[in-house]
This record gives sequence, structure tokens and C-alpha cells, in this order.
Amino acid sequence: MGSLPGRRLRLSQVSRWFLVILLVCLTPMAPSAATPQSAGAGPREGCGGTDLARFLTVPTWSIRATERFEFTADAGFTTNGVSSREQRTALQTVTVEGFVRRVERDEDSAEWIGEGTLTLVIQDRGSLDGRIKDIGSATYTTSGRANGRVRAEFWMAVDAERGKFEFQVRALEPIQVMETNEAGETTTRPREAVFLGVRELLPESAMLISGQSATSKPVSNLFGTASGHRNELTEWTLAPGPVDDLDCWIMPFPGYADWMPNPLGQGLAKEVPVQVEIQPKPGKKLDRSLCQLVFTMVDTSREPGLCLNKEAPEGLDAEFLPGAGITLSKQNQRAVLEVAKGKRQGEARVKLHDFGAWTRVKVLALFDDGTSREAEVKTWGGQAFQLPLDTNDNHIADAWEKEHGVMGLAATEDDEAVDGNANQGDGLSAYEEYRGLLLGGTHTRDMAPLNGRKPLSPKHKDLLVVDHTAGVAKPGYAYFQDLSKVTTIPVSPEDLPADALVNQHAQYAHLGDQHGVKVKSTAVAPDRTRPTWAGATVAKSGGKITESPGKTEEILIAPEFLRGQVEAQLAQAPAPYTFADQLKETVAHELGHAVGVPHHGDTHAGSATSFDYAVKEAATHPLNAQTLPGWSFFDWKVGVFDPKQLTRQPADEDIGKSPCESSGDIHCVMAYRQTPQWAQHYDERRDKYLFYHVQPFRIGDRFCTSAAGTEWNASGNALPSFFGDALEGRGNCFAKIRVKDF
Ligand SMILES: [Ca+2]
Ligand SMILES: [Ca+2]
Ligand SMILES: [Ca+2]
Ligand SMILES: [Zn+2]
Ligand SMILES: [Zn+2]
Repeated sequence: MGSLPGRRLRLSQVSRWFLVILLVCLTPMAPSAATPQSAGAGPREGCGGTDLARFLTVPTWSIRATERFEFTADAGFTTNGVSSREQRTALQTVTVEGFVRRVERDEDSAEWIGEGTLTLVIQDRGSLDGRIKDIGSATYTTSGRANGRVRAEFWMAVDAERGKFEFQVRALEPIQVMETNEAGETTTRPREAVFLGVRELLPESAMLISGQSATSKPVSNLFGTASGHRNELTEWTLAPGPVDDLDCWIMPFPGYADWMPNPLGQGLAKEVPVQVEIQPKPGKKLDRSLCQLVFTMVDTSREPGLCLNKEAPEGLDAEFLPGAGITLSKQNQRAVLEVAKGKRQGEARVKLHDFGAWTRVKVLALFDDGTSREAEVKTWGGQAFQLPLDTNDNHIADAWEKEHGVMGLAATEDDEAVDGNANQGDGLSAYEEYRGLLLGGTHTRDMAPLNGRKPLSPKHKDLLVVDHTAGVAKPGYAYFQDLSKVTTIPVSPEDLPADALVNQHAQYAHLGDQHGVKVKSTAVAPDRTRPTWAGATVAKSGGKITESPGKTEEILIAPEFLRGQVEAQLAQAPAPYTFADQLKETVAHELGHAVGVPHHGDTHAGSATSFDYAVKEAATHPLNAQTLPGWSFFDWKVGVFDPKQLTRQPADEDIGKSPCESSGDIHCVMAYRQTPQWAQHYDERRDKYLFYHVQPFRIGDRFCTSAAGTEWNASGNALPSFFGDALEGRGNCFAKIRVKDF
């Protein structure tokens, strides 16, 4: 570390300068925050004992500190005449790192000076971009973020008599903050020179000086006119100078690379050791004794809930556990372990409280001669032990990314795509799919594949179906999954809230609220206006039944009513389906509505042509599909009817007019096949209407990919197309499937 360039100040000058600054800049802090609680066993002699003069013996200290300012507007605000009703937060983070060397020492006090770096990051998360120029010579950005690093000078003092320490950090290069308003006008103002000042009590035991302080105070005139809060959090670690004649390793526990947090699991799933070991470098002797290991968590997540659908007490998602020789800080984010003399290793245990928890643990080893050393992670490198292993820093365990073949994707990614469908995504970000849901007590990460697909993956669209049918409709969910390529996950009503919101307890990488679909069974036909229908989809008020799951109130199906219908049909004549077939098709059809798919037409029936024509034509022109040339399929037939055999006249609602709900591709689950039973066509040559009778046909086996009619709806048959192509804009149902709510 070089001396302060161009300003070789004598100690007296430095002190005076800092005295002035201290008066102006120091924020009073609660001493309790900085004073570690004493270990149960009491301080040991090895790490310096309790005599405060021990701090004066340290020739060099490494200093690391961060200061976060957060300005939050409570409600709306006005900036430069532009009003916004949105909230706005501006975050400013200052990080400093450096070393100080002792320049003066007497009986009760000592001073150190040195140099390091100061990094400033500004994030303005308002809806009006307070575009802030970078500091120093760094680049201008328009995204409301600025980053920059400058050199800084450090000063530290210990007053052993009063039991206090102080340190100050001042930038050595000018810093400008530039703000651009909506009109593009730029204002530049200098940033105050002193960034960080701490004056606190010395710890009663140990050599490490570390702590934090937090303040929050109301402010007015924020971002113009808003009232709000200024929150400030300062954290610091001052450690005796480092040694490099030994290695200090964090030893990852077995299975670390594949580990993911599971707070409800056993053993390592919810509680992991952070093991640290020191070894002399090759050819060196260990001539100092380890006395303390300081474990510190950095950047611990604080997601609401336990996973997307389960509540949990408020708090950080990871903490150190108590143990022999361990002293814990507030919120258990720091554990200080007193190491027994002669031992070269120690561990602290971390407990996880969230399926999507993340944290990083840093460890500082302190030795009996006032030196220290930061641990490195064996094999993985770096000084931060990640939980879970996350080399791409997206807060998704790399093990999960590998398992799903999506290594390196962004946490916010939601672009699952299916050929033939442009509605990408399922409304759940990659991180949300990873964090998952607890379904029937099993986490989605631990669930077996459903019909060949692992639930919740960024590789495919997922839809949650809240099953209120006691499983009766389940074959329909699997069938819908087959045809739609949307992984369909049945869940119990108790696993999602009443509105079927899937990502209820979300925060990080949350894109929007995504809902599932509720499926309920009824004893009677669910729609009084359509008394023959066994299924219905009900829209939320203000929505349409064919928008997305979030606009769908529920699906109603009447299994026993449907069974009666099918059994009555089968008793009259054979048909190429069973009740089970009809049930699963009904469920798939209604789920189709819930993910945005309409019918092939809007009209159900409504011919005014009288039945007499039908009878007359049938009598004079009996048509038999099996005798028509060029037909290659016989699983449907044109009715050959003798009026005398007709037991029932086709009513108006039985006669379809194209385009109607029976038009288009009849293999599509959205097409109607059983009703209407009659197609009507005007025959110019005869100047008569001809009526064609549709017989029972097998259930749909696809979401169609075109509006074109198939089978009896196709053009080019020997008979005219019965119901024609789907209504304009309808058909191609596969392309209309839309899971994402927003
Ligand atoms: Ca990752
Ligand atoms: Ca997704
Ligand atoms: Ca997905
Ligand atoms: Zn329908
Ligand atoms: Zn279709």
C-alpha cells in the first residue's frame, strides 16, 4: 500500500483533519450493535484476552465496511413537475476495503493510516428514472444505475482507556453525482468527501472489531415532494493484519455440489456444517496458534414464506446455530468460535429456513499473535462459501440448473416455448420454479415425474390444477398435458389459496401473479342454459372464460351426469368411446377454455329449416357413406335413415349451421361431435335441403393446428362439407393456449 499521494501529512495534521470531519459527519450509533455478546465460556487468553490495550499491539488492520442508504418514498411523489403514484426507492451502497498501518502508539491509544478502495453503487428504482451519472471517470448510464471505484484514504484510532475505536474513510478522487430529469436537464453536484465514519465501543474479548448499526428516520421533500424514510445500515469488520505462511480452508461438506436447501428435510438438507481447517504452507512451520474463527454470513436471502405456497415466520433464510464455544450476533448472521489451544480446525453450523434460501459464509481465522487470515473455499476457490453452490450467481442452486439442463439461465427467465405456440412462459420465473411448492407435504423438486415430466421446470410450461373432484378428473389432467404440452400438476385445495394464486409468497425474481385452475365436480349438469352439457368453465367477473387461468373462476364438471348420458347412448347403439374417454375429453376441453382456447365457432345450432325436408330428402335420397367412392375411412358414417325408423325428430338445436361449434378439425378436443347431430345443406340441383346425420365418433386427440375442416367437415369429399372450416380467427387451438396470466 503506497502512502497518500502528494499529501504526506504528518500525524498531527491527519488527526486535526479528522477531528473536523468527525464533528460534521459521525452518526451516533447504538453501542449495543457493535458489542459482541460474551461467549458463555468467557474470553480466552489466547486471542488477546480482555485487556483493551491488546488492540494497541496490532501493527496492521484490514478494514472492510459497507454502508447502505435507502431512501424510500412512502407514496406518490412529484419530481420536476411530474407526478407519480408509484413508490420509489433509491439505494446507495458504499463498500470500502483497505489496510492501515500503525503510525503512532502510546500507553492508552494508537493511530493507524492507510489506503484502499471505495466503491459506490447507486440504484434508483423509481418509475421516473432519476438517471444518475457515475462517479469519477466511470461511464455514464441511463438505466438509473451507476457504479464506480475510487481510491480512498483510511484512518483508524483506538482509545483503550475509554474502550473506543474510530475509523474514517475519505475518497481521494473527486466524485460527482449527476442527475438527469425527465426533460433531459442535467444537474451535477459534488458528493461529500467523507463516506464512512464509525465510532464505537471496543469488543470486550477477541481481536476482531466488527459490528453493524442501523438507523431509520423520516424525511420530507424526498425525490421532490414525497415524504419517506432514510434507512442507513453500516457494517464493518476490522481484522488484525493477514498472514500468508499458512492455508486456511473452508472444507465443503460431502455432496455440497448437489446440495439444495430443504428446511423440512433431514440432516444435511436443512442444516449444514461450515468446516474450517488451517495448514502450514509447504515447507513452513505453523508457529502461531489458532484462537478464533469468525463466521460471517453475507447477503442472506429473506424471501417471504417457506416456498411459493407455504407461510413461514418472518426473518432471514439462514442463520448460524448455537454450539459449544460459539457466540452468536444479532439475527445469528455471525458466529464467533473460540478454538481450543492446539486445534487447527473448527466448524459452525448453518440452518436454512427456505427452499430458495441463499447465503454466503466468509470465515476469518484469528491467531494468538494478533494476525489473521481469511479462509478460502477448498476446490471451489474464492472466499465466500456459497449455500447452495451457485457459480453463476443467480441464486438458483447450480445442481438444479444441471438437473433441468438450463445451466446459466437468468433467475427471471420465463420463456418456455412450444413449437406451434407463440405464448411463451408459464408466469413462473426460473427462480420461482426452483423455489417451488409444497404439494401434499412433498416439495416439487422431490416429486417424481408426472406422466413423464418433472413438475416445475424452465424447460416446459407448467399449470397447476386445484383438484376438488377427489381425483375423478385426474385422467383428464394427464390427457390435457399430452395434448397441450403443458405440464399439468394436480394439487389439493389446501395447497393453494382460494383464488389459486401459485406464487403467493414471492419476492426475488417475481414477474407477476400466476394462478392455477380450480376444477370442481357437480352432481347435475353445471349450466342450466345448456342442460345437456357435462362441463362448464366459469369466468371471473369481468373476464372471459377463454383468457388465462387468472381470469377463470373455476371449471365445473358433472361426472355422474356424463356417465348417465354415455351409458344411455351406448345402450342404444355402439359407439367408439367409453364413459372414461368422454370424461377425460370433457376435462381437457374445459382446461382448454381456462388457458385461452375458444370453440371453433360461436353458434351451436339454430336452423329454421323444417324437419319435414329432412324426412322427405331422406326418403328419396338415402345416402350411404360406405358406398361413396373415394372414402378411405369408415369410422364415421353419414346416416342412412328411413323416416319410419326415426324415433325422434331432429329439433332445431340438433341441426348445425356452419360455421358453428362443430366446424373445423373434428379431432380437436374443442370441437363438438355429438351435437348437433345433423348438418344441413341446400342442394341447388334439387332445390332442396339435404340433411346429413353425424354418428358417434371417437373423442378428440389433439388441440388442432389449423382452422380447416377434417373428416366430414373437409372439403373435397363426395359429400359437401358438413360444418365447414372453423369460424374466422378460430381453430388452430394449439396456438391459442396461454398459461401465463400477465
Ligand atoms: Ca446458479
Ligand atoms: Ca417459467
Ligand atoms: Ca415451467
Ligand atoms: Zn366449451
Ligand atoms: Zn381446435
